[in-house]
Amino acid sequence: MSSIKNFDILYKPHQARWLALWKRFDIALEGNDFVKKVLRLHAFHLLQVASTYNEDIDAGMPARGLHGEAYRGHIFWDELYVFPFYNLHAPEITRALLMYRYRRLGAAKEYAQQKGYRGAMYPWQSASTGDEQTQVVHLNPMSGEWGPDYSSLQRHVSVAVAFNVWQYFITTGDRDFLDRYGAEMLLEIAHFWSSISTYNEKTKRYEIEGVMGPDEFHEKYPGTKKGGVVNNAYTNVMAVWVIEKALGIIDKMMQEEEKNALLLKVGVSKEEISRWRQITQKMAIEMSKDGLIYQFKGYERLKELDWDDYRRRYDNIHRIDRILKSEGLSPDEFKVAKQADVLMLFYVLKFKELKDIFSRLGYPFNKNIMKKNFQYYFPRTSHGSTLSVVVHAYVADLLGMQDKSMDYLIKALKSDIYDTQGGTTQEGIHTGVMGSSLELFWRCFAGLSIEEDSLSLNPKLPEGWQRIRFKIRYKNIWFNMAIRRGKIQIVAEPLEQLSLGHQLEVPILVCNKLYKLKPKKTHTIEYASR
Ligand code: IFM
Repeated sequence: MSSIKNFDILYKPHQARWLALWKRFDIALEGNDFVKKVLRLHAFHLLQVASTYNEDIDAGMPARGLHGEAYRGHIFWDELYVFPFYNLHAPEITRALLMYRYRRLGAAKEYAQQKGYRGAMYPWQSASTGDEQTQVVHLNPMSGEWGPDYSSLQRHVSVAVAFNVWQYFITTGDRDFLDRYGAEMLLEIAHFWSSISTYNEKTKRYEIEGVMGPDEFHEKYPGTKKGGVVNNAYTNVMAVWVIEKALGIIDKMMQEEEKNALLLKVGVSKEEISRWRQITQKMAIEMSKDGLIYQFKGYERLKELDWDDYRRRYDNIHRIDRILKSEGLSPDEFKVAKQADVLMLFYVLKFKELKDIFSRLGYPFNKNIMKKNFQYYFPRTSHGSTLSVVVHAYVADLLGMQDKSMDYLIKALKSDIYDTQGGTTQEGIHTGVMGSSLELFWRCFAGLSIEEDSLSLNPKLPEGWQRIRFKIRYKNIWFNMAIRRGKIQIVAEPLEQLSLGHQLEVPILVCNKLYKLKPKKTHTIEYASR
């Protein structure tokens, strides 16, 4: 082995590579040093895990980074919170991470079969082989007792894989990926959701049973041994979303021959497709007459918890599940949530998408319903997962509760630097909260929205913030943005058009008004803040 002559031989290229990454990923914020520093730290940690320099490796995005041994490096649905960061700056990284999932599509199909389903069902915890890695028993450190662990029933991980494929596609326009891998994954996952859905003759609705939603406190019905609940709202709505996307691909994006070849490959018949169409019209959502979306069937019959009493008796009630179990009770009996569950719908899907799905299914949906559900679930959530705080920060912002949103964003930013869960950061960073806090920067403050055919901004800077600056990439166009109160400067640099020597105009919506940008020119746009 040859020795290295001096430090610079290693340091100089290392420095050059980091500089290249920062040129793409960096953000600037004038007016709040804490937020700026922590967001940049989050970007740094994520880039240590996956960057343009390791995209040839067959690896997924571990929930706790490469920083510690928590979850033994396993890959969960947390990718959903992290991928937007890569999509917007170096989508080749997301593509590589999605390929980790594509290479395990066979294992996901086998897993579905083992459990009596069709299509592809990804495991809740995934590692090298792609089969289920979730533990089946769990230690409660408060009581020292081991109990059954049902978390592998979080079938919504397959929703996350499909959602990530679609988000990657609409952000990049990478049709090659969709044609070669993405469409197949989406169809296989849609097939799984169809096969796990059963038709209830009594209610005339499709139902999904035996699953857990994102709220890991509700593992089963009180007093029963069988794991899972019926009609978890997040799972059912997202299952419909996946099936609709799969139908959209075969109905609108493919020629007859291509479509038939794909259907043959995934083993989906014409009858199956018509079942998919039925499901998108008849999936059940458990909802009260006045718009409360029940987390699952029977949720309304659970008991209320005396939160004040538990707050008085315990310093920290984030893990109220463990406290209850140590007292001989079970979180299954109560209206308590570890993390956003119904509210996840508002984080993941846009208002219009939700409204369309609900109305096709014959349920009401509007902003008041969103507010009602936020107000109901917020005080019943213990935030036992760092993923909960980012979701609540986003939904509060969406519903016009900026102070609450900022409180929760700050909580999210503190999670790892202050190890707010008391010891978990030592076992690895939380990539989900890191990715999502960065996404919140673009979504809440720049009001960035990525649509299938447009990019839009609707900025709103918090009190005291003077300016934010960042660069994002949407369908092969780089947008350099500097946003002040009432004024935005944008430079668009289309990669392909410039290389072809074209000088086309680049469309962008700012506060719902269409602007056409000349490539490489600085445009100043005035806007009225939301
Ligand atoms: O995926 C998460 C889950 O939502 C909450 N518990 C920890 C997992 C890994 O981060």
